[in-house]
Amino acid sequence: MKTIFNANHAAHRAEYEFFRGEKVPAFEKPERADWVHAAVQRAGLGAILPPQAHDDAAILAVHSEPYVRFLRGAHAEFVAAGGDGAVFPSVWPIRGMRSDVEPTNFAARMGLYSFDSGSPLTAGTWQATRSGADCALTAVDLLRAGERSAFVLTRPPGHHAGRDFFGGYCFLNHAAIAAQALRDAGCARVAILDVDYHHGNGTQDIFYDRADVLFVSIHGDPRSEYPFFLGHADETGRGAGSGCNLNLPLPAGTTASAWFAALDQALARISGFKSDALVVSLGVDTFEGDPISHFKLKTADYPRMGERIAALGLPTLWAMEGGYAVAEIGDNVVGVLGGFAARS
Ligand code: FKS
Ligand code: ZN
Repeated sequence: MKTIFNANHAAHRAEYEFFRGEKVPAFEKPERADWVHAAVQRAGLGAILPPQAHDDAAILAVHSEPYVRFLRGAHAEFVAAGGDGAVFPSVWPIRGMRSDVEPTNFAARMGLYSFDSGSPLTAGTWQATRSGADCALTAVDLLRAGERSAFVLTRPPGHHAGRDFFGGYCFLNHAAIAAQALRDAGCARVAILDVDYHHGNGTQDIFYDRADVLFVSIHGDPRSEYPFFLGHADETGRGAGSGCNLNLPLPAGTTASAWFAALDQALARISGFKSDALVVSLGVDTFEGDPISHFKLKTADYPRMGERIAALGLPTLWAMEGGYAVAEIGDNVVGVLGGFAARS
């Protein structure tokens, strides 16, 4: 399996984030991608390639133009107004307020286009996530050329970013960009499987009304786990997309047997959808040692995850999402990809 590596990932580098009211060292840090890169090399998974440049059209197919315009210029605007370092939102249009009028005030626009204060926006955030989109689109090109799978190794992650908002460390939704690009390349139906510990609210947001893209997610129950306000089992899609969204929330403390039972349910739904391709949002924060999550998967479980997903027999694009437990994230990611490659 080929890996498309975003060498610009470290342009996005935040010193700290806010966690339970405290300033703490950022969990989503550049070393994460380097650990996975080292593990891919160590395991000999396959060639590691740079992305090819793609224009903005594929990004604008899933994100709104005003959002993309804001994101691209946000940090420079902050600096021009005298700011330095990372910028955080501080005010949001809650229920009953207007989000249809774009304010001129910078802090107000930060809030309009975000849903939490946990996602520091830094000088290099746009460059890093924009290169991540190029990686995702390069992986789509590889599948179009006949590869059975490709791995998008990038950060910041993407699955919390919606059509017009960032949050949860995510700015552009690389998995959604890839899924839409596969549709535009002629796949009639595309399935997205999100195995990150956290619900992929951004991906769900983007495809919720759509019958051509199935979104299936296994995640910590949002009653207690981030992102809290989406990811419940009764969210099944809307309008034409009714029945094309499947959430499988699981309680904190979930171990491998229950997690893999949910995976079987997820795979049965995907198989019934008869898609032409699969995009996997691959987070390994389901690991028992993860510092911010509460599932109990062990390193030995990850190859089995890849093997089961391979049984679908679909061309598969893997997009890197979360996973924070030091160097184990490399072994766990490569475990999944190696398990998949061995069976396909
Ligand atoms: C620290 C508390 C938790 C947000 C957690 C975000 C999880 C992100 C992720 C992704 F894949 F996007 F990286 N805050 N402030 O793992 O889902
Ligand atoms: Zn996560």
